[in-house]
Amino acid sequence: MNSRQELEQIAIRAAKEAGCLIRQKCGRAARMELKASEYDLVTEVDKACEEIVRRHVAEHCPTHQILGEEGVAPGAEASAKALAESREAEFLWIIDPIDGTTNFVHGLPYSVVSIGIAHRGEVVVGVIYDAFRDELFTARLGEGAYLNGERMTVSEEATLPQALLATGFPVDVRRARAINMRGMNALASTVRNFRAVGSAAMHLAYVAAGRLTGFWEADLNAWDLSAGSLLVQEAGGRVTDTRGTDYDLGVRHIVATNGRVHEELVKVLVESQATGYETE
Ligand code: 2AM
Ligand code: CA
Ligand code: CA
Ligand code: CA
Repeated sequence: MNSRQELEQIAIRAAKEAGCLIRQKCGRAARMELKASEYDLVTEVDKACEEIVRRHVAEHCPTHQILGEEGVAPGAEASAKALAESREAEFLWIIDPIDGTTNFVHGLPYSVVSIGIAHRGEVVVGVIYDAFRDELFTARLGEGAYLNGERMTVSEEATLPQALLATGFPVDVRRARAINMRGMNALASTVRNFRAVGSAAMHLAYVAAGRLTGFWEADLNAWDLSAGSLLVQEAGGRVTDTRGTDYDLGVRHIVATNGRVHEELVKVLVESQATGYETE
């Protein structure tokens, strides 16, 4: 039986090994394939990084289950099925081997490894590693969030005009991107500004670190969100779906903030029909 601290250490070693490969290969992936469309990319490095994490889990926690992005067929339906089959596991490792694959393919150094560990459906450990900046974001449930070992807290901004908000533009060009554009339109005249680095996990880590006030995006998966959601909560922030319901592993449309601007942001998304639920 491993303690949460031991599980966190295993996840950190795996994330660092995978991160090393990401840094070496950024912009140099020999083989790139399209998944479901021209916009949904995967490289041999995504697969190799997932294998690295799987090897660490198999070696140290052979009884634990794994939900890894590259082990699941493309599309929301396959993701939902894979999650339903594994979410009740005693221990479940939820792996995004490269979050920010499009950046990785283009040589833009904004990609992270994201590993969440859930105990009976509740995330208890979250690890996000950015190998380009050697920044390690970690959290254990109830024990705070840390950046390279230093305690992190969310930012202080109390209103949308003070808020620096991040969003993302998913691969579903017809539906999900339009939803995020509606949200941006509704917020554009109010917020301090927008940022979008192309990695949902990195946005969440940055909300936890107080670098961003908040983040929202529609149509994501458990592997994009599990580790980062714990980071934000343990740093004193709030994580819900885009309607304001508390985060759980099944949430696909996310809002994560410092807590202070949360209700205001959810209200704008609901009123502008930018929650992602409208088209379901
Ligand atoms: P990825 O790089 O691991 O694929 C960018 O807006 C975010 O969307 C990234 O975190 C990216 O993760 C994620 N993303 C990429 N393809 C997706 C898909 N087919 N469905 C949902 N989210 C996706
Ligand atoms: Ca992907
Ligand atoms: Ca991802
Ligand atoms: Ca990925």
